[in-house]
Amino acid sequence: KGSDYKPLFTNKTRALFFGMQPRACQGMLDFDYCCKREKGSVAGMIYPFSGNHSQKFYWGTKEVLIPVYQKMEEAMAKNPDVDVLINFASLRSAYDSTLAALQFPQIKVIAIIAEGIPEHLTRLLIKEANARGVTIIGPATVGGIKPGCFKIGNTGGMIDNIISAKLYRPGSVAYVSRSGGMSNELNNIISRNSNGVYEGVAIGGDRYPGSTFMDHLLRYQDDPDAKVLVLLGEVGGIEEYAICEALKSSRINKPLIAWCIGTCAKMFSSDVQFGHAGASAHSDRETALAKNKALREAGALVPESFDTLGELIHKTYSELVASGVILVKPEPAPPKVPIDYKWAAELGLIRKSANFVSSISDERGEELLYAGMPITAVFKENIGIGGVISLLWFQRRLPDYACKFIEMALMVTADHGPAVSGAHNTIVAARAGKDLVSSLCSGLLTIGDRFGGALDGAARMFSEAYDAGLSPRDFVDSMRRQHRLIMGIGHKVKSLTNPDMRVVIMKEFVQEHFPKTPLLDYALEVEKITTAKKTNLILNVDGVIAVAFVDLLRECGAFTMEEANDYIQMGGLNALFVLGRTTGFIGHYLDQRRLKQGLYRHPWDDIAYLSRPQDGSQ
Ligand code: Q5B
Repeated sequence: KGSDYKPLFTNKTRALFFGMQPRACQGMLDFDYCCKREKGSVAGMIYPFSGNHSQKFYWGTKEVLIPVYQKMEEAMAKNPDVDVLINFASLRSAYDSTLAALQFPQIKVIAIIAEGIPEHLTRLLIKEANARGVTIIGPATVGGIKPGCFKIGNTGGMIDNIISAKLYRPGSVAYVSRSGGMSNELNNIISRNSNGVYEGVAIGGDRYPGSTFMDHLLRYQDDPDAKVLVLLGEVGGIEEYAICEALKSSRINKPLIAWCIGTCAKMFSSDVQFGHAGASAHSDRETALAKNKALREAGALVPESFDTLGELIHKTYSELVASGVILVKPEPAPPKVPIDYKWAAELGLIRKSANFVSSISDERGEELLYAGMPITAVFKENIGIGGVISLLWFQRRLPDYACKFIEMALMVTADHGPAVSGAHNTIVAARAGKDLVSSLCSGLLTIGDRFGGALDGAARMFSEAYDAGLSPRDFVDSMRRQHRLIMGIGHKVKSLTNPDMRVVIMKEFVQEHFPKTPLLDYALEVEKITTAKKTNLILNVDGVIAVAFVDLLRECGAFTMEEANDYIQMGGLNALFVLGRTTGFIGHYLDQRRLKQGLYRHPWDDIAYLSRPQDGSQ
């Protein structure tokens, strides 16, 4: 038999996935890379819910594309070298997809991962698979692993586990278990007590597994490279008695170390259903104790308890080495497999200087933080939009009057009718059919030194003049000599006789609540001089907010003088107008949409066409 033996898996085995399982796919490719396979074992994924496309994975440090097929027929036809299907379908679709895969003669092994497939359907699949000579591993399994060759899906765990259990190269011990979790434990125990795992299969916890303990033990018996067999059975079922017969008839004559878990069931007064669907004794013969006894009597090497399983493996392995059955090969250097950046960072193995620095908010933890303040506290303390702005713009809590001032600034700048530059642009864009964001941006782009965006200029000009000790008169004169307009002074329609109530509201609040208002006082003196020249040269809404904000930065106690001056130079005060007026621009956009206004065209009679005639006449 040994010479006809055909292994289920080699280092050329290629598989298709049924289902989208990028983690498992990457795990298999990492294992393959570790095993120094020439080619990755995943040929592609079948995913009926998307069109054909490719997904990116790592092969070592390089990136490769793995195809995703919508149709199973196409996946099979394009990958004639594939003979394994790893079926990640849910319990609802695992039957249909397995049955479909069984129709392709190229498929020799199907691993079914899903748990909870109805037993009568599993039995139909087993019948069909047997008729076609296909090995089914599962259902309800993690799969199996053949070190140095192939691993099914998530078997063996993460790559660090694969390396620590030396699963990247073959050993001499072949095991079969029911449980995927326990197979990981076996990988560990075997690697510590021998030259490692030759092959391991978890047949799954269902009452009717697609392939049985016996199927795999007989394969191992016939495989000349499997020198020690390990069986990890469990309470429930009677298959272990068939293995006893195989031992007695010498069909299995390699050393077989066996243990059935669940011996603690005797401590319970009633029948115990362990984790797996099949793990319950329906008669005395199905108990772990009875099966361990029978296995021992049939010639299996059965430890006293699970705790001494490793010692027994070590003893058996050492004897086979001593008798020359196992030739110990030189241990290759453990492979170096690149680990994902995220994982390495989690383990604290690497560090990297960040490309981005951010100090205002943090969304990574349990709660969103605004400058360190949890969002729940933002609401609990009712800090309002002024408080939120103080956190996100200045990274600190500002006094209540300062937050109120910010909110008032947003309110008074929210809109000033449809005639102003920004609203006009928004309206024209909306009527040209542009969307909200485009129309809003069109309006926002008009904000600058002339319209609405004079806050930064005003803050700088007034504070520099004040700090330089210029009298209001000297300041106005010096600006005039330089032919410069004073930012924050002047309005198209508002004047001394038609006062801007927005300015009045802001001025009165600031004078009442701010601890000191030196720059506002200075600006009001400047206004007296400019309005004496022309009544519309008032301290306008930009101007009053700007100078008051400088007073706030310098006098509220939350900033050093250096920080306050930095904010003035940084050019962020226009933000108040931008944010405030965004409210109005959005209103104008919605208004135009609501009123179903059509494309705007400016009337000819409102444009003075001054183009020069080419003949030079006027
Ligand atoms: N003169 C605002 O100009 C306006 C002077 C000045 C010294 C000045 C003008 C200006 C600075 C920028 C500023 C924000 C263009 C304004 C806003 C938001 C808004 C808008 C809304 C809203 C008005 C007449 C004479 C000339 C000038 C002199 C003018 N401004 N001198 N400093 N700042 N200000 N922008 O009326 O000797 O005759 O040649 O640029 O603060 O945008 O509602 O509409 O909420 O939407 O066209 O409130 O002041 O004045 O250019 O005819 O000048 O005064 O040199 O002197 P006007 P002009 P002269 S708030």
